[in-house]
Amino acid sequence: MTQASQYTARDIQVLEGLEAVRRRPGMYIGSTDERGLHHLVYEIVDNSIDEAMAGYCDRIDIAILADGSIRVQDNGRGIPVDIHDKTGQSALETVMTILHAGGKFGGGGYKVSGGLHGVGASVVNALSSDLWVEVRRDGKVYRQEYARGVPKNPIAVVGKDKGTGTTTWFCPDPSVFSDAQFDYHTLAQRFREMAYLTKALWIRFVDERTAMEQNFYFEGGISSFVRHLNKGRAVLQPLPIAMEREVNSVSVEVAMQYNDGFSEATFSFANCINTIDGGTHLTGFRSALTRVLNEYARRNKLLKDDDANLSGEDVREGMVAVISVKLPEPQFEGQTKTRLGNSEVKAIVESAVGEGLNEYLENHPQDARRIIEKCLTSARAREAARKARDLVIRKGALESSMLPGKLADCAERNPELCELYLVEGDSAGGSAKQGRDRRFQAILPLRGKILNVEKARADKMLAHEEIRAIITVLGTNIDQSFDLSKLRYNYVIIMTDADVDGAHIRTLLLTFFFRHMQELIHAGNLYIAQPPLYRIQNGRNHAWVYSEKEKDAYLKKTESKNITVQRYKGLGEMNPDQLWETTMDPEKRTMFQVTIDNAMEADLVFSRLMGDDVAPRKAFIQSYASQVRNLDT
Ligand code: 0RA
Repeated sequence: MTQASQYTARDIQVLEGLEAVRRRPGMYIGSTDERGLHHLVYEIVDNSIDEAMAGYCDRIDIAILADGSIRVQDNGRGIPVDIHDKTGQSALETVMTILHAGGKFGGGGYKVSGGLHGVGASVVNALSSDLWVEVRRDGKVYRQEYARGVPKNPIAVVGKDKGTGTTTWFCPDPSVFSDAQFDYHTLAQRFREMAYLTKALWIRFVDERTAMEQNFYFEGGISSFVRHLNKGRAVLQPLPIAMEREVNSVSVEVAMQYNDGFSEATFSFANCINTIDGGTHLTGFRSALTRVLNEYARRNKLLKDDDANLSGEDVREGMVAVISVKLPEPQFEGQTKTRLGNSEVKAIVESAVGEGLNEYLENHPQDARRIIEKCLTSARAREAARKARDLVIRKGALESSMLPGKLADCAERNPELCELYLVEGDSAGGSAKQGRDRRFQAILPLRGKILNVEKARADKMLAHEEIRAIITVLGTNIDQSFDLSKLRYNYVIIMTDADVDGAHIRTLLLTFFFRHMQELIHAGNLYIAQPPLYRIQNGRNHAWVYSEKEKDAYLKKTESKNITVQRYKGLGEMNPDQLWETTMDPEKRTMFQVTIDNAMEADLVFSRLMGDDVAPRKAFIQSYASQVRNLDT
């Protein structure tokens, strides 16, 4: 083949590849909404993380520039730029223009980029209106520019530089991404996670649009991660228990620490990818944990001969753990590819954790005793809770044949068409009962504060009348017994006052749903009603407004002097007709659907907000107010 025909064949391949990506972007990056957009950044950053995991890079600088474009710079070895004999192209150009070419270079080592996303830089290139790469290598700076993935020029030397590394700049194509606004917090969250998982990597993130900047660097790696997750909680050991092993090219890192709470928070990663559906590494960890703690407890007579073994649930109560494995060829399974499938990993993690944890317990007898005692308390409490629950269930108290008297049910029997309003307070409940459309809207008034389930086990929770009423009315039961098909209402709507107390009750309800009926949230059945903040009377007309911003806008555009603005604090201040008109009429109302974008962050938010430490809760509410709000939207 001649040089010329090679070029042609290759050019055709490039154009076909780019065209495929541009025609069906969703096939490569999942979607072209906000999620897909952010995916572009991860794709580029993942390549730098790979270079860091390989031990050649310890700094990554990421910037959202003033015009909304992205620049990622690392101090790795630099993408190779030498011309390949066979293709006549540089490695750089190949990586940037050929689909799935990335993996061929720098084989071996652990890779993030081969995992969940793993579509490579060429896909980002194809979906960018403009992109350039600069490589610092061999004392020179090389550069190549592209438009919609097509090179604008051959690779060129544009300067001198003693350092090494790669810089990529890109501008997402506005014809692909209708809303190309990057969200600082979404990206920062991910970079923080990456920095925890790659010890001693420095990640700097700046947003030139707002001058925000964060630097992530964690000497302690995942131990720092666990401390972060336990911040504001009373912990049982001063420092997380940490272990690190490498067997057959599989690296295992685990950090764990108990707190005095009831929920478990274990996060597992494979090659820096959050395996939210767990997998073999998680299974190995769990089985080692249960085995080692039971063996230790027996050996030291903390468990008597005729005591039953501690269960998995007993040993995980109040535990925060992060498991991070890195392996050359991770297999990701499941619909969302977020479960690690490599079978050999289970035994490797099990023996690494077995050894590491045993060693820790032997060397820290005081900590060991405290942990075992905590597990024993959990076991006893769990037994008591089980009995309480059995009793409640036997009495049929959670079955819908025992609907509470204060429920004003709807006439409709088809759950698809039914709505349930959970309403704060009897007076608002009364207005809602009168104002509703009783054909399909049911009202359950809730009296006083809802129990904080973050601080109560099942027995106490099931003894709480309001919680029991909610469970009965929904018909689904809770926890392992939860059954979505039994849900009696398609819309479950939390309706509380627009004040601090209302916000508190709403958070308590969300905590309950998050911890005990999470499937209901995932299924999209949980909503938050939006009552208006003001009623504006303008002569004979009136308007309802739902935010300060809306009020200001209304007043600005209305010149009339005959205006009165009335602030509504409570639902009870509205008469039944007004409540219907503003908040309950499906034709006119606005509601927020509750979603959980990030289970890890949500877990943290709930354990921080609802845990026992009051001071951090206050600080947390102040500094994370916007994220708390995100949970509701
Ligand atoms: C393969 C080989 C070598 C470097 C890289 C890949 C590399 C890729 C990226 C992508 C972003 N940053 C990167 N840094 C490095 C170097 C091989 C060698 O020098 O021997």
